[in-house]
Amino acid sequence: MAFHIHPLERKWLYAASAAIAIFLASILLTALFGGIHPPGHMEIIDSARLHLDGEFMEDKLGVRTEPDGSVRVTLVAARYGFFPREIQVPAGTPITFRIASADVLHGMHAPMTNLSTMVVPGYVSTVTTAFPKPGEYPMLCNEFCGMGHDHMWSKMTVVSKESWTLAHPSAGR
Ligand SMILES: [Cu+2]
Repeated sequence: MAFHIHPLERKWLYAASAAIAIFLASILLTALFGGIHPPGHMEIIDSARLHLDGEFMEDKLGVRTEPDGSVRVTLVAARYGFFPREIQVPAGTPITFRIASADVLHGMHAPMTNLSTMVVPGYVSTVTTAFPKPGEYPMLCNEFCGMGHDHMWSKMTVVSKESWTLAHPSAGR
């Protein structure tokens, strides 16, 4: 018995296979040459001891400029907020976010930007991105985490690179 595929179905098979090949190739190419990776969930942390020692202690949270001019933001996600509640970062600068949850599963999403990650208790979520335009962006929790979930957000202000350098003279130039 000859195996028959309708010509139209055959065309769709080719089209679907081509689409899958394009998707896989674009993931591979951006990963190899664009350094685009999904948020890292490789680093383990004891969520119950965040406040006791290490980089997620309360007085170490917030925005820090590295000697090479890049910026690092350390945040704790906890019911119901991201701490600190307000941060200011420069536009057009690579910014690495390191976020840990102190309790349950949270998400962190800044609409209109490509900043979005899950924050899984027990792991450090690391995302590096840059914001092209100055402006005010909310950082929202996008994983339902309890009755106060709707109120779980912080404010991120992206300022122009010039005003950032003025305010932080030691920052990279
Ligand atoms: Cu949450």
